[in-house]
Amino acid sequence: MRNERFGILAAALLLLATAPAYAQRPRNIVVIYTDDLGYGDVSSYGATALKTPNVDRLAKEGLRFTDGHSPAATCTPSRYALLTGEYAFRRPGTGILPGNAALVIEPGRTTVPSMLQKAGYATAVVGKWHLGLGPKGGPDWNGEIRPSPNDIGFDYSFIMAATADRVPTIYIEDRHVAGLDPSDPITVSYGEPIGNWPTGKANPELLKMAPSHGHDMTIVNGISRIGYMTGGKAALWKDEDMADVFVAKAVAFLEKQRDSPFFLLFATHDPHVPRLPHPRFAGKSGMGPRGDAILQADWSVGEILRALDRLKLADDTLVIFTSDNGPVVDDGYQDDAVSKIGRHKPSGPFRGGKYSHFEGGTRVPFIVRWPARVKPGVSDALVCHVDFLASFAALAGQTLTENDGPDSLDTSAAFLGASKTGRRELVEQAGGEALRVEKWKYMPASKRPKMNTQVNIELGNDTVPQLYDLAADPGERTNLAGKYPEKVAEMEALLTNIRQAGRSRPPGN
Ligand code: NG6
Ligand code: CA
Repeated sequence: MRNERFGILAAALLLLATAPAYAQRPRNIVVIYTDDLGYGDVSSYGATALKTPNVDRLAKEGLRFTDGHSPAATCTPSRYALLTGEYAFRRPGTGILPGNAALVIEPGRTTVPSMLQKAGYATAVVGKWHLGLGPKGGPDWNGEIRPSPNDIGFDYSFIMAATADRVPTIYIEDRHVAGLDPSDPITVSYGEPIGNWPTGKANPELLKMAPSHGHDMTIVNGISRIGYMTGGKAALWKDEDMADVFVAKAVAFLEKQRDSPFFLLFATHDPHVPRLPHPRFAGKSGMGPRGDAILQADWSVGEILRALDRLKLADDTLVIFTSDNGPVVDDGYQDDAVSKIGRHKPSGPFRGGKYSHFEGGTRVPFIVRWPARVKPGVSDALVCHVDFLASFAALAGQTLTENDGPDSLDTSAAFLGASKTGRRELVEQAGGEALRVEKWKYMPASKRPKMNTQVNIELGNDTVPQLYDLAADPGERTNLAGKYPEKVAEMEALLTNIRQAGRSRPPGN
């Protein structure tokens, strides 16, 4: 009896001794990841032309970051860095991918979901992928798609391959095209035209929304896309139903997992082009399809939050709401986004947007809600998605090896509001690399174009170095490089060092 009691006491003590890491661990983690949503696109970040009540609810119940960043100003490199904890500029081939690209993350490497799998979480990705699929040469659309998200740490995946403006316009569930009729195989080409489906170029009269630049290849559902495809008729998506489909798959996963821990990456396609929200959102924002798609994204957020409430999981679920890169108004379709923008400022107070080195490229909405642990409020800490790997590992009690997540820092204290500072330095990728060090922003001299005239966005490139004091000048108007040459030299040296070292996570961090 005595021994038995002692045993229980010893076990309890042991549990206490090992508890800290696990006691802090969130029961579940959900990342809600929108596409091309800008800092100024939601009302909790200052938008007044439209209302986003569900995102605003997260902001009210959570910690709203004012200096939160995506790792890059476009999708593929941002997503690569989020999942691997490695800056994408280190990996050639991680620029915006065509819809038939091979998977750019090697199976076996540590990713956010593979690390969380080890920690006992069931993991899922639902929504936009855009990191390639299959081996070199691309996936077999008509057979087994391998490697897929399921080979880099996700137990379940329901995705679109790339973007809705790229073929193939089908969903993939785990390793197969969902709803494919084997007698009608899919062929995809990003080179020569294939098949005999109409194209936007040859048959503009068939379009329900015309392109403004590019996007004039195969027509599916009245929209001409990037790339050619034929076949797979039974599997084709209907753009107007996409948000409903993703929400339904995500909620089904949450329901299935109600009794055990999970990680969900819920990647909406809104408000990326082509913007074809469900008719119930059409015309509701007064800003045309771009505004309506933002309302639809907000509705999707609400559905996830309501599911967590219904399942009584909200209190101990860490929810992060954010975007993969900054905003763009005309990204290739004539959808009234420009004519109906009015006074709305998608990048908020920041200069530039998607594709840009100015802050509008990567400074995005970034909200952390975890009722059990995080006090609601506002944080000015410099935080970035590249740190999810090391930070979630710290929260989940997992250790990274030396080679894992070479640029991922444990900024969990900032995410939880326990610290006012996150990172000191951050590389912001947009074609080239810019560097943040605290309030300073440095952009090396560049011969790249100053302007992307198609999308009407200033890219931030200049033939002379640029240095901005973001505390005094968040809109990056006054170049201080001439005034502080020693600061420029110091930041250039640091950027060179980060590039050459192949990593920026100090050993043991
Ligand atoms: C660009 C497309 C743009 C968008 C972007 C990727 C053209 C002319 N423009 O090349 O429409 O698809 O790629 O966006 O084709 S992202 O958010 O996935 O990075
Ligand atoms: Ca994007």
